[in-house]
Amino acid sequence: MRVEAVELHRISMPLVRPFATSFGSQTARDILLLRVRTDVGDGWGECVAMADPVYSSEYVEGCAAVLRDYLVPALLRASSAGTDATADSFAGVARFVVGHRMAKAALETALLDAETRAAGQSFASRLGATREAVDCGVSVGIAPDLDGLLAEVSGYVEAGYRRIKLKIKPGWDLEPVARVRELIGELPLQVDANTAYSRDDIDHLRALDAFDLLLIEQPFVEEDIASHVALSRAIATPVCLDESITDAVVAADAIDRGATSVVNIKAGRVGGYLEAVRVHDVARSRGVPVWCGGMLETGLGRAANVALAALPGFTLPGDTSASDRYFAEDLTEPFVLVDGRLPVPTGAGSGVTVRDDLVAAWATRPPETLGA
Ligand code: OSB
Ligand code: MG
Repeated sequence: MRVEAVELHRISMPLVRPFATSFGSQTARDILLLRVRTDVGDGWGECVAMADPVYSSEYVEGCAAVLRDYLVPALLRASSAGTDATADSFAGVARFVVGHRMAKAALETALLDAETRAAGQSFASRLGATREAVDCGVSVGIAPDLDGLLAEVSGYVEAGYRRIKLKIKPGWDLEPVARVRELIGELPLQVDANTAYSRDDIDHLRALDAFDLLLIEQPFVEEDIASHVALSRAIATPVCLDESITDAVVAADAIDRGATSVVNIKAGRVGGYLEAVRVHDVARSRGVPVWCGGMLETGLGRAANVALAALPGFTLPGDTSASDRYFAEDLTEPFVLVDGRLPVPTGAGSGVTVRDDLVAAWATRPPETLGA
């Protein structure tokens, strides 16, 4: 496969309701999309970075810059020098840029889409999926008040979600969790702190053991593996890392040190879907369950996440919610919940079609074309 050009598209999509976390509140998704133009056809990739560097160090404008100035030129050079520009060979090109995993993941995904589409193969089959549908959970933001939270959660329970995840932070934890547990009965429940706590909060967090949670996600800052080990020893609720897990080596180490007994896998956070499969593999070989995280993706990113979540080690419901949990209108054909599950796309490539009319209508700046 030869890459002829790469297009950078920027769009904004309003969320159906604000999504508040310990790192701030989002009311819209500012998204970078990539289209690769190759000799065997086009491929699309979605960059999952947030508008601001608040979840991780990456942010959408920084991703656009590193793609424009480093990753895309390196790919175009390698391709014109005769390197077969596949997702696999992109690892060799990307290695010379340190970090910037979300930017790399977006480009790798576009290459993966182009090559699998051309080969008539689905993402699911390329990644090694073994299921035709995946169990879905929903991630619930910090609400303005408890009544608002309970109303939102009730709507998701009615929609059929198989697991509820509550965002927590100091001052918004034990009471909302207690009230939601009371509301939903035995339905699986978990919490996500997005690094809002410190090691001094271990005694406080232990009180969460009363609510029979599936897990507590990323209570401490991403580099602080030691405090996660200390918490894991102190509480019965399983500890799950999100932000900390940046590749398969880190995942294996965090598991082996007892910092995490469940892993949230996000392809963008680990540099792409191929590395995400390797994280799945190291966890599975250690008997550690994984689940697919989310970054408020459009249908494009969601299609790839649902394919990933269909791998055998993904034994817990993911943050792979239906399109209408995020957007009034999706960028692709919408994902619709069926009995608390989403069907895994079976068509070639991502299996979904990006609507060019919407990319144009929702554009926040003119597209840029690199190469050609
Ligand atoms: O920590 O899992 C997270 C969204 C944006 C950034 C980080 C996170 C999230 C979510 C939402 O929890 C997951 C989703 O529904 O896409
Ligand atoms: Mg998280």
